[in-house]
Amino acid sequence: MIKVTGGFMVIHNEGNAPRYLVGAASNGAAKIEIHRSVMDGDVAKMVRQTAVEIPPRSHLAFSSQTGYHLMLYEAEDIRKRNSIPISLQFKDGSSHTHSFKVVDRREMTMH
Ligand SMILES: [Cu+2]
Repeated sequence: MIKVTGGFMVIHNEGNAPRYLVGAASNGAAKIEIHRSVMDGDVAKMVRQTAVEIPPRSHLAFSSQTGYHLMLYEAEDIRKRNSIPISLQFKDGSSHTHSFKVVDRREMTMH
């Protein structure tokens, strides 16, 4: 059973104003939080983010480089699936649903 798994992506903002990712949801997970992994001394820890800025005319990667990731809880069924839809919710009230490919990368995970 998978208790938690990470979601990685690049969010583009083509507009002239910053956008803020404030939440995510999926029928493939009980709960999704926005996290960033940061170093606290020499210990890596995850900090929950309430809003993540996507700069105007730019993009933000959710990746091991930036530390940003979606944390999916109780997503135990997703191994049977090729992809799951995740709805990304923005501060302006808009939301966009994207299909996330399911990849087994447990050997790389920090959890
Ligand atoms: Cu996390």
